[in-house]
Amino acid sequence: MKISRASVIVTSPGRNFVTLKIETDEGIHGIGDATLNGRELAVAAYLAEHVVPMLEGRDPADIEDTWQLLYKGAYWRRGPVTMAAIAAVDMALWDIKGKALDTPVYNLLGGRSRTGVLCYGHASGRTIPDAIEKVQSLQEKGYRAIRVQCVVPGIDNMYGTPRGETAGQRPDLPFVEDGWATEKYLRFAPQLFAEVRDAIGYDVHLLHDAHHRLTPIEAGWLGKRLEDFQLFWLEDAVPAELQESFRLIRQHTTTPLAVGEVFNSLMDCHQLIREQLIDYVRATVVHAGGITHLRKLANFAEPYHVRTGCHGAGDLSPVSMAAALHFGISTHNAAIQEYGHHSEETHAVFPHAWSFSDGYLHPGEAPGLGVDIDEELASRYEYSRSYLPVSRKVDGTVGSW
Ligand code: CS2
Ligand code: MG
Repeated sequence: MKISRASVIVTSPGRNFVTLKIETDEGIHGIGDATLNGRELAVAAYLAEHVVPMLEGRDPADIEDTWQLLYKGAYWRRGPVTMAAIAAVDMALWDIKGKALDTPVYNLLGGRSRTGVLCYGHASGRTIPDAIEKVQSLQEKGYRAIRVQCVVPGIDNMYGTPRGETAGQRPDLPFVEDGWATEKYLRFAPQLFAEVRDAIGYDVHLLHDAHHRLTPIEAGWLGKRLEDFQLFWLEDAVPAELQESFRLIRQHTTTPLAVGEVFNSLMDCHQLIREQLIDYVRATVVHAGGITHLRKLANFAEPYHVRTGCHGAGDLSPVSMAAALHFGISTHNAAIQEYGHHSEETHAVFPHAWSFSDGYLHPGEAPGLGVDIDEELASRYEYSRSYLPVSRKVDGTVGSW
C-alpha cells in the first residue's frame, strides 16, 4: 500500500478546525486533527507546504519511521506547530492501519485496559449558585467528574466562564482583552468549593483550572486551602516552562496537580514526571505528536505514578477525541479525558463512532479511529481568523489568559 495523496481541509462549523486527510492507492484513507487554536493556518501551511510532499509514495504502515522522519527530518524540532502537524499525520496513519486490518485502533495498542474512559464535563457559573446548578445538571446527565469554574466578583470576564456584558472586541485589536486580579480570585476560589461541596457532597469528582495565572507560592497557598474539598486536580496553577517551579507548590499542598495541555513533547515534562511534581499530565494527541508520542509519554510516566488526563476542550476536533479515546481505553495509566462541547454542525462535519454514557466515553468498534470528515459539508463553513483572548491585570500588565 502506498500514500497516493494527502490534503489539508480547513473548516469552521462554529469554530476553526484543520484536518489532514491521507489517501492510499488501495482506496483506504485516514484522517488526523491538526487544529492549533488561534494559529490554525500556521499548521495548515506547515502540512501543505512542507509535510505533504514528503508523504506521497510512502508506505502508510510505517508509522514509527514516518514519525521519526518528520521529527528529525525537520531539523527544527518540537514546538506546537511542528508537533500538531506530526500529530495529524500520526493519527491518519493509525486510522489507515486499523482500517486495513479491519480493527479499532485500540486493539493495535494492546486492547482494552478498561470498559470506558472516565470523562469530565464543564460547569461554568456566573455566580456560585449558578455553578452549583450547572454541576447538578451534569450529574443528572450521568457525569462522575465535573470541572467547576465561576465568575469572580469584580473580575468581569475570565477563562471558563460565560462572557459578561463588558466583554467585547476593542476596534483597534483583533482579539478580546480580559481583566484579572489574583487577590480576588484567591479569596474566592476556596469559598466556591466550600459551597459546591456543601451542596453536592463528595460522590462526584471536582476539578478546577487556574489557567496558568498564579505564581508557585500563590498556587501553594490556594492548594492548601482546597485540600478539604478533595479536588480530583488543580490544573495549570502555574505555567510549567520552568518545571522545577512545581517543587514549591508540592512543598505546600497535597491537592493533586495537573498540567500540560500546552505541552508538545515529553521533553516539556520529563522533570515534572521524574520528580513526581505533578499527578496528571494533560498533553493531548493533537498537540503532542499524536498517538505514537503520547503513548511513549504515558509509558515514561507510569513508573512515577503520574497518570494522563488529556486535554479535550471544544477547540480540539472530534477527530482528536476519537484518537484520544483509543489511547484512553488502552493505556494503563490514562486516568480521565476532558469532554468539551462541540456544536451540532461540528458533529455533522465529523461523523464519529465514539459516544458518551453514564459518565464514560467509548471509542466505538469501527475499524481505525471511527471518525471521518464530510468534505462537502466542511466546504460550506469558511475559515475566519480568530484569536484567543489576552488577559491583563488591573494595572494593565499582560498576564496568562
Ligand atoms: C482549557 C482550554 O479545557 C481546558 O482545560 O484550558 O479550554 C483552553 O483554554 C483552550 O483549549 C485553549 O485553546
Ligand atoms: Mg486547561
